Amino acid sequence: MSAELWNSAARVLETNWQGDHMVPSRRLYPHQWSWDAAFIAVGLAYVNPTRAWRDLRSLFEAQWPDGRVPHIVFDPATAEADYFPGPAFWSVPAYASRPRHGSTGIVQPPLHAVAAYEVYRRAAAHGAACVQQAYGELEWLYPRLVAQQTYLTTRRDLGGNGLASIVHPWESGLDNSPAWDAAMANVPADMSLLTTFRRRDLDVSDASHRPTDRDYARYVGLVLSYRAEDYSDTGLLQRHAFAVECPSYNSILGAAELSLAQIAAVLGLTAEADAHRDRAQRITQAIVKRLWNPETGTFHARDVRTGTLSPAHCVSGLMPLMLPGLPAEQVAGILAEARSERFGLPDETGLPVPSYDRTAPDFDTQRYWRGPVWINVNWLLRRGLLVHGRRDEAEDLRAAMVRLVHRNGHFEYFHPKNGEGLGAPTFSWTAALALDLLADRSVPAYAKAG
Ligand code: 9WN
Repeated sequence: MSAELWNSAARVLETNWQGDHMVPSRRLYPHQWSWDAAFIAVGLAYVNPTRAWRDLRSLFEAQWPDGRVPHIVFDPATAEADYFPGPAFWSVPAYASRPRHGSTGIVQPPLHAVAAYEVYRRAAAHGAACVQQAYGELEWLYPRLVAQQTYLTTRRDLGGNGLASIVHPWESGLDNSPAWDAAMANVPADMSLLTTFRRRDLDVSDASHRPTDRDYARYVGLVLSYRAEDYSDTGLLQRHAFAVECPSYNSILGAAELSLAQIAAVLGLTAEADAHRDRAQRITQAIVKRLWNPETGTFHARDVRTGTLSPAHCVSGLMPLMLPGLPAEQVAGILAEARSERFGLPDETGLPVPSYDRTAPDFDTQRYWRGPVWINVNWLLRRGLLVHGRRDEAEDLRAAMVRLVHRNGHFEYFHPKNGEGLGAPTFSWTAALALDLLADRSVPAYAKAG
């Protein structure tokens, strides 16, 4: 089974390579996406490390002068009509040496330091020249990764609590998650906006698998609001209808500091390594303080505008497990939630965990982040289980992911009851992470470094 899965995954990454970057899927997502590039690099590191570095470089070449790494880098060779909202809709001005309309103005989870360290770690298997290349790439990336963290922890700390806020659901990468339902209810849904554009996603995928038109009216309205001031973050909380602290986003922010500590150590920057570890610990503490609900025993998204925690139990609430400094009470809470009938680790269902609480009345087996199983968040959860020494459960989850993808293909997401593939069929991060799941059973290095 593993040779067949390995070869099919490598073929997906071959097919989706576009000269200097990887597309998530040729038909549905014909540009470069930010957090996809991180997951993809982890897998590309096994089959083509040069492309893994090239992909990360292409993304960071589009970094804004303020440090933000855009959620999409647009491919100038792709027509405006091939993805909505496209470059003209975002209307990003020229910056640094980039032409206008080169990217979006929002961000995605900053997983790139974690990915860069993983690509570096794997270089040794490819020989001395590859290690040297990896060192050079880390040197180039390091200050850019630091600038990304600085942007998120300063300009985007809208609540002033030491956490980054997302200002659009797309920034979470978990677009239509029920975690945003309460906050999104306060965002005007101007349905007349739907007459001014056409949803390209519905041309190439099933409407019942995608966010609704009402979701899209709000998504577009939020882009227009941020775009109105050229994506400035100054005074954003006062003039923008959506600002949320997400447990998954901020856990990745914290994990990135730990990977930056490792990268700094490789580069001989010892004092900086210590500072990164301190920052990771502060982010971990802020996540516990702001996003833990002792009554539900798990983590939830906080609406910064109203100060309230979302009542929804979503897979994002399990993500703080990836932080080694998480206190024992919260580790126990996440493990209980992951094992419960809400999420059911594989010994209950044989499947990886769903994106949303299986017991919720609005659990939706088809619609995107409102129920289906996604490989990337399960890959992060497995890291968390390894970080906290839960090797058996980590192995069961790994086996469940490998089985699912082998049986059903490299789909974007999967039906949470029967495992049927949904969304885009040859999806890059599913393929990339399948390679990693076949190849690597080690504990993330930062867990051991403390
Ligand atoms: C909007 C590319 C991206 C992923 C996100 C996923 C989906 C886009 C969309 O696809 O979002 O960014 O058009 O629905 O939700 O996680 O990065 O794969």
